[in-house]
Amino acid sequence: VGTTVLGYPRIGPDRELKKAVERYWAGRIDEAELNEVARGLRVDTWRRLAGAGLNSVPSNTFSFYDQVLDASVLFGALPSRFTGLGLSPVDTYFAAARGVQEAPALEMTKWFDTNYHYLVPELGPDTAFTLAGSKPLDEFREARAAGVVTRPVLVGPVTYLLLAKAASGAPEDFRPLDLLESLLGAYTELLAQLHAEGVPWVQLDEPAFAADRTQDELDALATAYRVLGGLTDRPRLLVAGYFGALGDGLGVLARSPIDALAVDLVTDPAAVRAVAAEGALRDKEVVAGVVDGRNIWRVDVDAALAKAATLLGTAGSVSVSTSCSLLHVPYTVDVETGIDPRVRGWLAFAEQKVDEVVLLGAALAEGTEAVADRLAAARAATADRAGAADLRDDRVRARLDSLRPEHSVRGDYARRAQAQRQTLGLPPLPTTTIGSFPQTAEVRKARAAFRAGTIDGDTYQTAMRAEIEKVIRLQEELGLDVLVHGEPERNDMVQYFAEQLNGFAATEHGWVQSYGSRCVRPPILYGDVSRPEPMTVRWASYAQSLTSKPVKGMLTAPVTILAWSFVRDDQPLGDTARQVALAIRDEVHDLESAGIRIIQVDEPALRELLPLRAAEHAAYFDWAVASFRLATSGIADSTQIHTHMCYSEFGDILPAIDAIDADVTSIEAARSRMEVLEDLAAGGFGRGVGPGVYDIHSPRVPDTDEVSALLRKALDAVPADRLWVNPDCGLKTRGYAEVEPSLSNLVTATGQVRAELTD
Ligand code: THG
Ligand code: ZN
Repeated sequence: VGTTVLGYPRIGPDRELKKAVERYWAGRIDEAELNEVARGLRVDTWRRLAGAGLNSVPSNTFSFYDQVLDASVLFGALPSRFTGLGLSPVDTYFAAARGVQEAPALEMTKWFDTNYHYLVPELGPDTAFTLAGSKPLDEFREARAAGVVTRPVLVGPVTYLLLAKAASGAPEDFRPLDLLESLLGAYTELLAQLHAEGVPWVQLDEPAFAADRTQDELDALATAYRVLGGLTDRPRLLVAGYFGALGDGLGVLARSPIDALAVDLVTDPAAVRAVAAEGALRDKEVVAGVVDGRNIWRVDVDAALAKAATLLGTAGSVSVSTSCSLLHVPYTVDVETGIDPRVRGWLAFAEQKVDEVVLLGAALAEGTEAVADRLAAARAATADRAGAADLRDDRVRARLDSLRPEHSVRGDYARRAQAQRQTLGLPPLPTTTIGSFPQTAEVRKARAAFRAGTIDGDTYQTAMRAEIEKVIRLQEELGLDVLVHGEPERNDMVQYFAEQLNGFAATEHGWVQSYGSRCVRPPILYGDVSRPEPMTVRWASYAQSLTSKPVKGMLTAPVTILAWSFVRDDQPLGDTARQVALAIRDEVHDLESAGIRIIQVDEPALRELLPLRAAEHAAYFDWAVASFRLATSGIADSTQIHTHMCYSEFGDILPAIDAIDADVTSIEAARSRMEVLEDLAAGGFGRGVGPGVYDIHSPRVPDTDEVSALLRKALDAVPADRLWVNPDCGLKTRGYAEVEPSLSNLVTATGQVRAELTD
């Protein structure tokens, strides 16, 4: 019985890589120093994993930015707009990741249903894959020199192509999958090179098969592993499927000439039976992903052992592993001294999960008696969580039980729109922003000082109020119609609400990579959720007291709070969502009572939690939509609910966007030049829409003509009485030097287009 993990965090226990990379970008360290930090982190990781007792240690899980970008570079598939810049290899790599003046970055998108983002390969019929780099080989050698023989990990060829997009200019009928043969040539060369070096195993990740796939795509999977498995000069091949059931992909892989298959038994416990049904796995190794790579709870050792033991009877051999890479969890619980010790005892981060894998492997190999003490300790921890009375809040449960369907329904939209026109008295094409304003150095400093206790509550309040007043005055000068307070008091929005809600714990060091050097610290939702007191009312009321224009209250919706937290796994997600919704509902009602007439409840992660398989969409929409409606109903017709979503790919969630019944929805649209509005209109969407009229992800200031042209285009799809004008997203990451002229142009352009309306 072997033991391994499918991947490991790489940002560094103290975000060393993030800091080094950002210093390199700022020109404060050179490439040699950057490489030294990276090497140190890699060597520490390999030694730790080997030292903990894993008998197969992954390598090539390190990345300066992203593993999909690494594959594009390795196989010579970077677009020429980057390779032609004349930069060094590392600077070419970062140019593709972040963009430079002459060459916009590769598109970034979510890695399946996680909060990790990868860089989308841009491929065309002329893309010719070659083995253009040696990163897997170099890291194997580096690890071996450090005393650890490793298993290089790569994105598998079919998943790589399925995650790619056709380069602009490629013929209509071109699909990246057409390039499979060329890509297999490059993988063949790589496998031969690794084999010659003495690499015993290579891991190829094919999580794309946890989503619905066509027959063509399954055929591509069969071809790929018939070709790669059929090579004589190759290491042994482990193919890893994770994030869900492999469906028909399981049989395809079982019948391919590969050596081992990793299955995710956390998201898909039924894989135990699916594996048993594949006779072809009787002479392969099955890597049992029984330790959750995406959540932070200690493993239920008995459930995990039962799954692995069942596999022992049906597979050629069994190894114990994590369900997926540990990239999605923080490094270690040991440093989290601020978490209630009882809750801390329920947690396992990456280091603890490695120990769990080793323990389960020993229990399977040597029998449970041999490790009885450690198993007993693990059982005691899971039993303590299962029995913890303070997870339950009977008041919350009773309130939810007493809610009836009518508590989640607002009045008829036409009547609401009428009432809102009367109370708000807004001009046509009202202008607004998404919520946050630039977070200046002074604001960050004041927040940090308050946290550290070096300034008192009054001083902090005064600093925040001064900032809010500044932001309100600026918006009035610019001539915006619906104002925001600017959110100076918030760091990450989910962290901000979690800190104020019962049922959540915050980590101090629990950073997880989101994209490139950017990290998040997801809160831990461990118990029943409730709101002890108002969370935002003070700030919103203060802002409203400064102006006669409406100020929007700013909240985060339930699905997004769940998506960006580690959530409890002892009840359905929909039940947890209802509890969060009830807490947000309390806040909505308090904001309304305090005289706030517009409340924005952001749901940017609605798309992110969408299940990978279409068969599960309806059930997801049911609870996701219900949670939004529960949070935003029971208020007057005249109170206007807004929501915001951070992307423009609405295809799959259009029905849900309609069903949440918000009065106004702001969306990303500038980059797609308003095309998304036609999709919305075609879907019959009939409420307010605020298509972003400029891209806040870029420092560019849009000029007035550009914004007015976009508005005229938007008016082709949305009538003037339902069209709002706003940037694509919040302004938190921008500076005032760009924000002021951009918003000023936005207001001027709106004025021009309004004048055309009355003509
Ligand atoms: N919050 C959370 N998840 C998210 C987003 C968010 N996922 C998707 C989307 N927004 C993009 N992700 C990020 C993640 C991190 C950062 C920006 C966008 C970021 N992080 C700071 C850093 O790494 O330097 C740290 C922030 C802090 O100090 O709290 O800038 O908005 N949860
Ligand atoms: Zn956004």
